[in-house]
Amino acid sequence: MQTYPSKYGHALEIGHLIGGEEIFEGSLLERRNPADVADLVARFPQGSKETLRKAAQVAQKAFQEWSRTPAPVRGGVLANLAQVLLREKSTLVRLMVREVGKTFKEAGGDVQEAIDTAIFFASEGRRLYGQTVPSEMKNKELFTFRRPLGVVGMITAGNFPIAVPSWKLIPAVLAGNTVVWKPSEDASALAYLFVKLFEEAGLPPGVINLVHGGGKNATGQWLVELMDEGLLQKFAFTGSTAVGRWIGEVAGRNLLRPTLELGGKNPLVVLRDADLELAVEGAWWSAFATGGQRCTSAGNIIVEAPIYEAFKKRFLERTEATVVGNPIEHPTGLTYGPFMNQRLFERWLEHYTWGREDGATLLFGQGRITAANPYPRFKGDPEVGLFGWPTVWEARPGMRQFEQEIFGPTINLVRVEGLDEAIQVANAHPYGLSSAVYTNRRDWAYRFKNEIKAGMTSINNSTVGAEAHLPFGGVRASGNGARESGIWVIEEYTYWQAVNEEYSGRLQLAQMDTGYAQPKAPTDWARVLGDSS
Ligand code: UN1
Repeated sequence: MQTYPSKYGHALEIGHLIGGEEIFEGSLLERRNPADVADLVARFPQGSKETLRKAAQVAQKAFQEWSRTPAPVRGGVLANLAQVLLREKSTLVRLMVREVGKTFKEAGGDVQEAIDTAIFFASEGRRLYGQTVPSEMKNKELFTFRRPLGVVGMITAGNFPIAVPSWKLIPAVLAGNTVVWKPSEDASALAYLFVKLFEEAGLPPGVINLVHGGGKNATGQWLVELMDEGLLQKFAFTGSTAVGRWIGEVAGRNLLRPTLELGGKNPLVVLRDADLELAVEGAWWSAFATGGQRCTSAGNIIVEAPIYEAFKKRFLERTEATVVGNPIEHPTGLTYGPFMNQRLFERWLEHYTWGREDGATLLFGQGRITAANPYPRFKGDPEVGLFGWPTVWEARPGMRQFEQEIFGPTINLVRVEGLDEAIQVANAHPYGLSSAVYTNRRDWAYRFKNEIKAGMTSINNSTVGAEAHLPFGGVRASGNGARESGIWVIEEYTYWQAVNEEYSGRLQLAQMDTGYAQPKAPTDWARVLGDSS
């Protein structure tokens, strides 16, 4: 690594990390602070297919030793990692604010989620339980063991640049796998630092290998294609549904079960008896936390008619109080910062056209924040990054902005008549990641919880902010049913080996030599009891 002075700290020139060595292969890409383009954050090479192959071979070799390392010892590395991450938390947070434009508070949450995950899985090394199972034969025992899969290919998004990779890397290595990781090109410096901190924690070289680069027609795509060369035994991906479908196809033809955490269009329902202030606060945070750039961000706020106007008024007041700006210069008080990248900004800008064409009503917001289009509660220079007005619409099912994930600061209010319509509208989109309902009626919450199609449901809480030890994931277009976090993710990084051991010294045939009791001739109990009816 080399460092150069930059506007808000050093610019890092970083390589791939393969087998504990830093390798510069490929033309250099750069990452600038999305809140201020004058701040160069990192330069990194774009990995080629050859670089990736080398990384996969190194990972394959490291697997021999790492998979044989006792699980409690592997867990010990994660206990160290939790300490190292805690020690470096403020450094990681500041780099995250510079590299992806999160607020300090949210960056702190992101790093904390990785610390929590490391703590959880450190002790999992002392469990990683299998079972003892009774045999149908005498003198025979049955067992199950969890075994690691091998080399895992990983691609992660930039919006949770430490937390989401930690959900994959930590359980994968705890279970004894090794990894080739291609992080988002929006977060290469954080990925580099994260891998370095794993090394400091005592992870042997080659267990996690980092290869930088872009996605489409680039490093990410080529990593997926390594499945066709038999170099990967598992793939884990967080990103768009379109890319996830393709990864699923490649994995499928190689008989691999991928982990696919994809998009969302998460509904938040407010029923007529809800605590209005609580619902407004939760809806506002679900819409605008991280500038809407979370897969758990709310997509539609569905409000029952009797409270619709009151909710709308309070929600618009809350939205007007949203503070947007350059987070590195304004460490407190901001709701959100810039768009992470140009692509997300353009998609968000396009939805204004969708809204106009599809007949939605714009209640608040007017596109990009610039000097000529100032937003009253903006802090910083809006010209040096891509910043968006918090945007609120009235929309209906069937409109593009109702159905499609936008990943920016925008939200739809949707008016419904009653609980039945609320649930129907809440399901009227292709996704199924997160969901929320605000009500104090337990029977209404019960119905919502049962009838909503989503992997995650909040009752009287926002759609975002899942805790690090509950299963995270979705149904329908939000994923393939794989779950991350907590004990559930272990299924994704292990296979079950069933073992039987025979002590009889004979070949006992299951099913055929089993000493099942034979039923006797039946007694006519009704006749014995004199029951003639
Ligand atoms: C994501 O946006 O990919 O539940 C993950 C949440 C965070 C994680 C979001 N803990 O909102």
